[in-house]
Amino acid sequence: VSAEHVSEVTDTIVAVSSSPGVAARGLVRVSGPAARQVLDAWIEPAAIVPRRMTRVRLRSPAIPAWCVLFASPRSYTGQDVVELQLPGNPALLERAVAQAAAAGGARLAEPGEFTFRAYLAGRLDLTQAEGVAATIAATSDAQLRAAELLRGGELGRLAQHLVESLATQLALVEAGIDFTDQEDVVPISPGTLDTNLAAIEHELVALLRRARPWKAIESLPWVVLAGEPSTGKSTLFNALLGRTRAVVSALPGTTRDVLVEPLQLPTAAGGACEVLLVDIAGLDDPRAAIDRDIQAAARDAITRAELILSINGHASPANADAPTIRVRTMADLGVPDAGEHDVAVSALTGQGMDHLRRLIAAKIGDRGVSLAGDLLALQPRHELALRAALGQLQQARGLLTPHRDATALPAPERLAAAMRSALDELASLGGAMTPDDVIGRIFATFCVGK
Ligand SMILES: Nc1nc2c(ncn2[C@@H]2O[C@H](COP(=O)(O)OP(=O)(O)OP(=O)(O)O)[C@@H](O)[C@H]2O)c(=O)[nH]1
Ligand SMILES: [Mg+2]
Repeated sequence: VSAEHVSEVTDTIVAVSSSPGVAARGLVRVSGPAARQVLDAWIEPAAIVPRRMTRVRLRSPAIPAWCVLFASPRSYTGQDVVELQLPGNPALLERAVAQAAAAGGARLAEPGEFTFRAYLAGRLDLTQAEGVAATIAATSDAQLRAAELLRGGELGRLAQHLVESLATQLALVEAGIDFTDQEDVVPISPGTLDTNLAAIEHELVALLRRARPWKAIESLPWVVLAGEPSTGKSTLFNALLGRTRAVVSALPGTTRDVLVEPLQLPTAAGGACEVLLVDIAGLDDPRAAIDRDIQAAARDAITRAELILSINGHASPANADAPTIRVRTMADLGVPDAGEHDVAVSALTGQGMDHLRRLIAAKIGDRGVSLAGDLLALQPRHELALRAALGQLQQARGLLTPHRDATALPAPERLAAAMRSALDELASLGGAMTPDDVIGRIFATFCVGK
C-alpha cells in the first residue's frame, strides 16, 4: 500500500477480516461507495438500520447470517462499510468475496488497506495506525496496554507540533538564502533562530525523556519471591500487594501455582515504577510433598526473574546471576538471626515494608516502567526518528550558536540542510508531510482485512 491510493479511494475494497483458518464465525468486510450495492447482492431484501446488527438471509446459499452497515462518514474508514458475519466456512467466505467483486466491482483489499483509508480520512494519524497494528499483534496484556498508549495518538500530535514549528523556522532560513543578493533583507537573525531552535530541541528532549521503549513496556520485570516452604512468602506477597491474593497457611507446601500480579512502587525520583510480583511454591524442602511439576514451574519463574527476593538465606541456583535482595521474614518473632540480610520485614506488624519497597524500586530502576501518567510508548522506529531529529537539530545549532550576534546567518545552506533532515525525521512520525515510503512500510505490516 502506498499513498498513491489516495486517488483510488473511490473504489470499493473487500476482504475476509476474520483470522485465517477454520473458525466458528467468519467476517467479510467491504468499504467504499459500492458497499450498499454489495450488501444488496449478498442478502435477501431486509430493513437495514446503520450500526445495528441485523439478522439477514443470504441469497446464495440461502442461509442465515448477520450484518452491520456503518454509513459514511461514521465508519472506521469514513466510507460506507458493511460487515457480514457468517459461518466460518472458507468456501463460503470466498464466495461472499467473489459476489462482492461481481456485484459492486469490489477488489480485494491489500494488507492494512482498511486502516490506510481510515488514515486518509483523517480518522487516525500514522502512529495511531501503528497502534492498531500492535493491538492486532499483541499477545499479552502489557503489549495491549502499550498498543493502547500508541493508539491514543499523543505521539503523533506532539510530532505534528514539532514539525510545524520547525517548518516555520526552515521557511525563514530558506527565504534568507533566496535573498542573499539583497543584504538588507534578513528574514531571521542568527540569535532569534538559535533561540527558536533551542526551544524545539528542548521539547524534543522532554518528549524523549517521557518516552519508554516498547520492549520495556511490553514486558514488565518479574520480581520473584524465592524461599523454602512456610517462610512467609505468600504472606509477604499479599502484604506488598495490599490485598489477599495468595492463600496462606501454617502448612508447608501451601502455594502450588505461580501467581503473577502487577505492583506499583514509588521511586526515589517521586515517580512510580511497575513490576510483576511473583509468588511461587516453596523450594528445595524434601518435607514438603510438592510434586515435580510445581517445582519445575517455580524454577521457570526464577529463571525469568529480573530480581529475586531471596527469603531467609535461600540461594537460587536456577538464576544465580540475577540481582537479589536478601529478605528476612517474620521479624516480629524475634528469632535470632541466622545469616546476613538486606532488610528484615514483618508482614504482621508492617516493619521494614517501606524499606523493602524502596529497595525493589531502586534495584529495578528504569526497567519498571509505570504505565500511568504522561508516559509515551515508542516503537523502535519512533525512537530512531526522534534521536536522529535531535542529532540534526543539534548540528544546526552547532553552526549557529557561535554566531548568535552576527547579522546574517552563517552557512545558511548547511543550516537549511540539517534542519530539513530533522524535519523529515519528525515528519515520519505523523502529520501531512510524512514521506510515502514510510507510510507504505507501516501499512505493509498489517494483515489483509485490517
Ligand atoms: N508471626 C508472623 N507469622 C508470619 C509472618 N509471615 C507469615 N507468617 C506465618 O507463616 C506461615 C506460613 O506463611 P505463608 O505465607 O503461607 O508461607 P509460604 O512461604 O508462602 O509457604 P509455602 O507457600 O507453603 O511455601 C503462616 O502461618 C503465616 O501466618 C510474619 O511476618 N509474622
Ligand atoms: Mg506460599
